[in-house]
Amino acid sequence: MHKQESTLKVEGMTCGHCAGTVEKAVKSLKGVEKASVDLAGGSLQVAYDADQVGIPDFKRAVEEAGYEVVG
Ligand SMILES: [Cu+2]
Repeated sequence: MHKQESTLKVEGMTCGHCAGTVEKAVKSLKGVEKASVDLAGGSLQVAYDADQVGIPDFKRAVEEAGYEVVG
C-alpha cells in the first residue's frame, strides 16, 4: 500500500455529465480510492494506491471515455 494523490489536466469536459463519466471511468480502476473532477479548472484529482495503479492507467481510462489528458 503506497497512497498517493495526483492531479491531471483533462481536455474536452464541458458539463456535469462529462465530469461524471470521467470520474466513473477512473474510479472503476482497481486501486483508485477517489476520483474527483474540477470542471471549471479542467482537472481530475485522484487518490490511489500507487502499488496497484498509476497515471498511465488514469490516462488510458480517460481517453477510452472520450476525453484527453493534456498534463
Ligand atoms: Cu458534458
